[in-house]
Amino acid sequence: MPDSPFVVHYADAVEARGLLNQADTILGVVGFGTARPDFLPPSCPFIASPLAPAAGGAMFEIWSAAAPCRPITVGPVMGACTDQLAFGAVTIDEAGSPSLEAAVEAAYLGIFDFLDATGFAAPIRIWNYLTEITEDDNGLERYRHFNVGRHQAFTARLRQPLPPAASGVGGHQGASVIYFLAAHEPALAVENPRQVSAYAYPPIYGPRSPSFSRASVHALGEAETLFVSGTASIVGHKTRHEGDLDGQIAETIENLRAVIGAGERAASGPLGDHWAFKVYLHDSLYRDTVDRAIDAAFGPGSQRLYLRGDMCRAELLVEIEVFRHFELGARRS
Ligand code: 3EB
Repeated sequence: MPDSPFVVHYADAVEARGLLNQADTILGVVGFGTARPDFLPPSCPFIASPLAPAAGGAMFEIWSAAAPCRPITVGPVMGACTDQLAFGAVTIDEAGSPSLEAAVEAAYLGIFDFLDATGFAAPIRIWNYLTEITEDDNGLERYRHFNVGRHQAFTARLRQPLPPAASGVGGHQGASVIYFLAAHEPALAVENPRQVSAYAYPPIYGPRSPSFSRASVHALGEAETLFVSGTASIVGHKTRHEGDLDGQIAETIENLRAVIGAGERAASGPLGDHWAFKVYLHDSLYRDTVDRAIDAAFGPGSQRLYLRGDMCRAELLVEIEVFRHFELGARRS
């Protein structure tokens, strides 16, 4: 079995403390329902997400590498890198910007400055967590303003033909944030045969399309990892099963199967056998229903992080992303 050069853990505070005994190999930590915890070493990159766990106390998303990580801050972007990978995180500074679009564009330009300074040309996975995502701002939804700012920055600075895999979800605590993983080479972009590519959505969804690929396969040495973007009950470009939770869950799982199948066909070797699901729920009460559906479709025994999130279309009740990796590789120095 190949070793992955990086892995994710979804951990509660007790587990997170344990994992932080290996602090020198942590790329970055994302907090859900928590500010920066005292037990985190000051050099360790951390960002507080505006999304909270669907139930229970604080949760942490911890990205670890097989090699020691060097912390590095470039402008507003705090991150860390190994020779092969970088993690970075930035807060979208709305208070200091004339508009949300300008704030998003500036945040992304900061990310590209970080990538240039660290020598990592290629973002391979991006998470966009916006506050009040479906609220109106001067006649246009905030998510749609966000898409304009992202599109402008990508047009100016993204040095690959297709955008990376991503998630775009809303929350209500603190500021909007973006965090990302990057590498030297772009991941292989994968689309979903059941869905119109998001970057080709028609203009009814806003002046600029969302810039993300449905999934991506990232190969480093023998190990191939699969990132599946946030996936919902959308077929073609239209929402299906409005007001019907079971219908949306079933359609979302069909979409996951289709895009995972496309990823498997695009990969040149086996994809990671450790599955990590991140699930965004319009209502925390959906948790058990979704959990059972994931068990039935993909088997038990995967990591799962359930968050309370607002989808970028108000009628979407659930959105699911996946990351597949192998065991963490032997430590190399
Ligand atoms: C969709 O399929 C649902 O704007 O980065 C999913 C993943 C969604 C990423 C993004 C949005 C984004 O259009 C929404």
